[in-house]
Parts: sequence; C-alpha cells; structure tokens
Amino acid sequence: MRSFIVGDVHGCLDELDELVATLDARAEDRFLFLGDYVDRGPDSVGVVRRVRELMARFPASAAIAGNHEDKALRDRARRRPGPAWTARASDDDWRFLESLPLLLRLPEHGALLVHGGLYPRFFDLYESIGEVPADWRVGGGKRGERLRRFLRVRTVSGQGAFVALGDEAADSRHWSSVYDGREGFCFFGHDPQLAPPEPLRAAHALGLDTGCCFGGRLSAAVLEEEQRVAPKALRALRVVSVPARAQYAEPRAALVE
Ligand SMILES: [Mn+2]
Repeated sequence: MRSFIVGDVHGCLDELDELVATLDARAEDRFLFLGDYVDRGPDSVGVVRRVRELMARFPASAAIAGNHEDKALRDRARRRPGPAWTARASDDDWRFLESLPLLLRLPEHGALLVHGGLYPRFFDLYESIGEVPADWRVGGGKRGERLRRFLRVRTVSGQGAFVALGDEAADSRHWSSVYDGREGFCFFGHDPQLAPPEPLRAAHALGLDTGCCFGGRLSAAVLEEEQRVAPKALRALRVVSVPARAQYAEPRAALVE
C-alpha cells in the first residue's frame, strides 16, 4: 500500500482529478487529505464529493479537518450565512465534514497529519498530544481550545506560543522551523507556498500546500509501504504535483484566513 498525502485542494476539482490520474493508484493504495477542501476555488462541493468518492474507492484512505471546514461548520451551527457552496452541500456532505478528525497518526511511517501545525507551547503544557476528545471541535475546555490551534497555526513567538494571523512580531517564526519531531514527522498544509510553489521542507515537517487556488500547484507526497520518514531520509520523500489551470483567488486572501 502506498500513501498519497494531498495538500489543500480548496475547490480545485480539475486539478485534483489530474493529480489522482497522475498518481495512478492501485486498489490497495490510499489517499490522505490534509484539509481545506472548500472555499477560494471553483467547485467546493465537487471536491468534497470527490474526496468522499476516493475514500470509498480506496478504503484505507482518510481525510482530516482544515480551518475552512471548521469555519463553515461553526457558521452553520450559529445559523450564520456561509459562502455560496454551503447552500448546495447535502446532509451527507455536512455529516462528512463534521466527521473529520483533527489529526491522524501514521505510526507505521513515524508520522502524523495535521492541517496547520504543532506549536511548542502546547508541549510545555502537556508534553504530548495524547488523546484528542471526540468533541474536539467544540469541547475539551482550555486543552480543547489549544488543540484547535493545530488547525490554524503558521507562526509562533520566540517562546513557542501560537501567534494569530496579523499579530506576527520580529521574533515570530514558522512553527515547523522549531518543531523537534517529538510526535513524529508532521505533514501539514494551510500555509500556501507560492514563490516558488514547492513544498515547505523542515527537519521534521513537510508543508504540502503549494497554493493551487492561487495559481500555484496541487501537490501530494508519496510514501511507499513501510517507508519511515526520518530527517535523514527526507530527500527520498517523493512529491508529485500538477499545475493550477487558472488563478482562482488573490494570494492576498491567504492573509485573511
Ligand atoms: Mn488552511
């Protein structure tokens, strides 16, 4: 079984189909999606349904939540109007979005998947991620609140604390540059890499959002069966990508979440 770990799709259905065709999956392979299926691109509902189809066709597949799914679910819970695609999502689509986990561990690869990332301050408080409560979206108290930051983190302070978008200071840096690998090698999305549209490589993490919706590329890391992802083996990590067919959103939008 090979694993294809796919970065932020954001409604780019044509590019997802092209990437899937390029990867030429066998029945025993699996797709692992890093979240942010919706918004920005031309066909959010189409992507949600394609992800669901791929999970049915390749039963070992899985998908985690991104902050865009999280926002849509919160808006819906509060009966606030959402973007246009939300009116076309079916009950099954919503149930799928609600079911997405915060993270996925891949012990066989020494890795885990999380949409935004892991910030050091969390581990000052809890040492390890431990159990994620089933109601992680809304519950879990203060710890749940801190877990939910894994959906959104890009930069951290000099002390390793989560820094909200727009609050960056001179000593802020990308979380992946200070992550020590304690929870395993981390595959993440969320932070579009556009200049150039190449994965963000750190010692213990790989960022696979290569900004497809902004006219960049849609990327997937390819893990062979039993391939352990260790810092020394990083160069052996294969990434396959396809170019965006258009620029669907302004890169500026990346800075307003
Ligand atoms: Mn995101």
